[in-house]
Amino acid sequence: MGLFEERAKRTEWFLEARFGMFIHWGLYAIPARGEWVKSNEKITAEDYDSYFEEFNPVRYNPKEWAKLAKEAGMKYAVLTTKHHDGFCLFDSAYTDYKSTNTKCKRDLVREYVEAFREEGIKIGFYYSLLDWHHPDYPHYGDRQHPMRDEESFKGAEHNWKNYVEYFHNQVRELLTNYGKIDIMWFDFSYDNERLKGTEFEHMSGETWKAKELVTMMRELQPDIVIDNRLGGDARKEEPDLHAGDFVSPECMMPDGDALDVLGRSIPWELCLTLNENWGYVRNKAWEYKSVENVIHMLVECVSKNGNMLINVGPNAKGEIPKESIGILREVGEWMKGNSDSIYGCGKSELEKPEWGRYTQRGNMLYAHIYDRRVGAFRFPGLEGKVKKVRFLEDGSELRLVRPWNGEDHKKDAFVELENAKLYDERDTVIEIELKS
Ligand code: FHN
Repeated sequence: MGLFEERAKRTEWFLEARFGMFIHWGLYAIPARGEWVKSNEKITAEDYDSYFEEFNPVRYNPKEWAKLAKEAGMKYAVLTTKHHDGFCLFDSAYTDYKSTNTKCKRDLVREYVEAFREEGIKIGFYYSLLDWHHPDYPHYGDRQHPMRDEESFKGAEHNWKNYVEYFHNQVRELLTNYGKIDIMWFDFSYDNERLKGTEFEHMSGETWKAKELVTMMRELQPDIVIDNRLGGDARKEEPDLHAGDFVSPECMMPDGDALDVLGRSIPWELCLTLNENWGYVRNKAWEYKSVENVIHMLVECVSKNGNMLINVGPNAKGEIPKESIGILREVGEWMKGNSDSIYGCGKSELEKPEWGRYTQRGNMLYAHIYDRRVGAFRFPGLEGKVKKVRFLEDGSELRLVRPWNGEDHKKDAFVELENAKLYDERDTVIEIELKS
């Protein structure tokens, strides 16, 4: 079996799941100015580590997080085990810069794994390849290191081999000590303009020793699904070993399905924020996406064969912001009656309709109606192809009709929608069982 076929088998559950929770949490929740605060404000290690001394999420209860994810209809979750600041939310034997050495003395990752597994939610780990705490990660001249312009670091020696060994060891720990892990979400490869010609010019692929890393991971967790940010090319006829199992567009909706060089669909997942920030920020209530927007983004992804991973950024006390909770609970309400049009669905061969989107699973076609239009509701090109039609949410029958004013649309199928307004203005889903 080639890598393309192996990838397809490994990602079967992933394509069924479609919807996940991203969780960005760490020391940066205290400054509450986003997870890049150390880089953006060029904070020294000494100043940033005051947050390490202070960190004590007294209200951290991942059981509540897991219940929210379940209520929202999410089938998997991805937690930052280490973000770019290098702080580890797990009890690593390779560093003291970890949650078990803070006031809380807790292995936050272990509690997350246990709580989400308890709810039957697949477990994902985000792991930053960048590390702004580790002494052997390039500082001066790096594209985003907090000390990138600090003259005192100019010419500093970095034992890169030591850093690569460090992070490979941590990945081994994460895939050994916490049971079955379903997703590894690495972040991210990049180029260093100012370090052209040095070993740090291309922070990608073999600079990370990516092939060795993936080989080790597959030995430990053969079925684990990996993202594409180690730097390999997932679109080749025979994908690179380190290309991962899905491509990961971020905060930008792709025009369509992700295709490889042979035009074959490859798994993809859109990751996005709820409020324009990954890590916790305060007082940004007005920046939260509407429930309608979140539903439409999820439908859009599935209509193009994609997944959606939407983010929550818990605060320094360990709580998911109430705005996020409210939105995800309402999305969950919609999912309760309509998840058949999401889970295991993908793109339809039918042209995108003017009134909304189609998702499809086998001969079950789901019409996501955002715009009521006028009169009998028209499904272009479906005349003679429909076995039965139901409102998905309550399973009630809708009857096919040939309206007096449909003369110009003989190839189209019509159903009578009694009222002038949609049952659910955000997205009313009609289930169409096709004849074949
Ligand atoms: O730099 C990170 C960012 O903080 C966040 O983790 C996102 C989530 O995908 N990834 C990187 C930016 O692309």
